[in-house]
Amino acid sequence: MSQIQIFVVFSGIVLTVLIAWYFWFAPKAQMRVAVSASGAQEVAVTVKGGYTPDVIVVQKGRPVRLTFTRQESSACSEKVLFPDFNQNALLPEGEQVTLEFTPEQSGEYGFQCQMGMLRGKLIVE
Ligand SMILES: [Cu+2]
Repeated sequence: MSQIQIFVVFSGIVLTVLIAWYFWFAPKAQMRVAVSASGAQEVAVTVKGGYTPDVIVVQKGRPVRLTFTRQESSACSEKVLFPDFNQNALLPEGEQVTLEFTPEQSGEYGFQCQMGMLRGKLIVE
């Protein structure tokens, strides 16, 4: 192989690895929630083509107060579900909807829209 061929093959491999890393391992927008004066962990989540932030880190044993604001009319995101906490809520467009519960055990708990197309994660430490 000539040097140029080696270079092209090598660049291709590097590029493939980078793309794979980006899709599977790149860190997502993670948010560590501070405990407010009331003792609750308050987070504002924007719903627009997904959840922002979509990875929320909280502490166990303290109430978590999630306020969702849906900024789109797509039917997909009209409901948010936390199956592990038996919580769900309808999210009318433009309105703030608050869900409150207290995670008692650490772990990773998913939340999602009705059909599971939009997903987020609640990490309890
Ligand atoms: Cu959906």
